[in-house]
Amino acid sequence: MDRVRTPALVPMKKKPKLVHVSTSFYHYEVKFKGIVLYLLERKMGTSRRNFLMELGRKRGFQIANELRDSVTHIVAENNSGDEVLAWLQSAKLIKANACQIVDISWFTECMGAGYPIQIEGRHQLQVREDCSASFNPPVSSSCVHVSPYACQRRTPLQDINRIFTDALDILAENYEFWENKGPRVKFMRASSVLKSLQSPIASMKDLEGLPLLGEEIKYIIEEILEEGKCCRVLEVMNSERYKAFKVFTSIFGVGLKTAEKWYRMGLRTLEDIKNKKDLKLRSMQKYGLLYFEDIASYVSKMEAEAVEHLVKNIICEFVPDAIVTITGGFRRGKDTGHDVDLLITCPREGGEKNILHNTINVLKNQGRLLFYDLIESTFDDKKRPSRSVDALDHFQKSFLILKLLNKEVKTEKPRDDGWSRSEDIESRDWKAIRVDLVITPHEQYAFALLGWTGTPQFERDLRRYATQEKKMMLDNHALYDKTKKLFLRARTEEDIFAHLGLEYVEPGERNA
Ligand code: DCT
Ligand code: MG
Repeated sequence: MDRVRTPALVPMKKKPKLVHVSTSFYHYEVKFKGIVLYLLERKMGTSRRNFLMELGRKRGFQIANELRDSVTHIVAENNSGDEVLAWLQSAKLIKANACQIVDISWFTECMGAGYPIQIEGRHQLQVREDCSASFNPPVSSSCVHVSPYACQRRTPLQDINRIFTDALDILAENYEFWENKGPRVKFMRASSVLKSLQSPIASMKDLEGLPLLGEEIKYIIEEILEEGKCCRVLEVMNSERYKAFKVFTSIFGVGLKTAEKWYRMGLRTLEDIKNKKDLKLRSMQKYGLLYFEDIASYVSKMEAEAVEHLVKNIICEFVPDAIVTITGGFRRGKDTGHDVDLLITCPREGGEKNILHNTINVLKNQGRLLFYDLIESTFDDKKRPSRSVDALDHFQKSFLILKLLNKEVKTEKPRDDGWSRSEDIESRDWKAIRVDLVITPHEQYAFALLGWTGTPQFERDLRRYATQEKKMMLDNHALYDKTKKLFLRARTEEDIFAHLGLEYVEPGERNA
């Protein structure tokens, strides 16, 4: 049987206090991880260098006091490339030979832009052929290394390259509708890389050094750069199949198999589905259709918070120490979502056991439960580690449609999400909301939280990274080290990132 490593019981040594911090480096948040600048004092002067270093740090750049191995960019003023190189060699500092030598103009433009801009030819200090043999700047002109794994990138909510990523996402979705996995993954990964960029793509040169962008993807980006649109994407959007699948799969309970079946039956629109009286619908689909308009109008952050509050209040009545956490898109900072994902646990062993059934009963008695599907846990400790990928996870969970009263939602202004509601909805004092309740034992909570925060692309790459780079297996329940043949415990998401040797990525930066 697999061993479970117990946490060390030896008290941790106290960290020595930092007696004095000589630079302001520690006071500023580092925004651009992965790049470290070093400003050459030669011909720049001490006071100007100090001023520029302070300015750079204020802008979120890491600036080293000394030339150390971690330095990625050497910034020089009034020096030629050869002069810098000669100085580095005479000072025996050539060990830092994996970095770029750039002119101060690059640094000042970065300060103006507020982020590390692409290094152009004019920023690069020229080094004579005979000198350059001992100095190898990276092949790519891209100044920020972009990893092929989403879990090694920071992807904020705001996507400044949406014109490109929307196009790639539509093509990926279309491949999904054709159940064509290979190209779907290719387009999703490429889109995800672009979502992590901190500057807009203005020319094809900006793609240099970026991973996972093959010729086909580049062709699409080029067309959008030149024409402002891509014919292939427009064709897909106008295709009968894409339009029908888009509508069908947005119905709660309808997956690809059902959509395919309906499409083959000649059905194309929501009206077709509603009008086909002999169509066999599963209970979930029936209610998905009944409340389609409400569910399709998206859940606002206020509504999500109201649901969280409501569920918390119910649970705390019978399990006061239960922990209810909002996950999914809302945890990543989104303002709207298609549902509310709530993760529920209890720090007491077994304390979570009856929470779901009791909560469902209370909701039923309150007359709020428009629909629910309860799935018992299929987690089997003896069958671990499991390779099965057929289900998202094995937790006890319930998919609900809840009746949320308008008066329970804090609103600052009348709701306007661009969705015109039918008279029926306008006259009601409630809205149907899709809610997922997921119950986890406390020792699996960190894994469940990481898995349910998403995005799905971020999750896929975390698992891929664990398997390919670390010989580990990660799922929503555990992390298994195949080399050591043991499960690695984690109390927090930070622990999981640390086990994987990854820098921690905040939920707001997981919008891959
Ligand atoms: N998830 C996943 N893989 C999937 C589906 C979901 O890893 N195939 C995880 C990541 C997100 C989380 O579950 C919740 O799923 P959704 O609610 O579908 O995603 P979301 O990001 O919350 O999207 P939305 O904001 O539209 O609800
Ligand atoms: Mg969600």
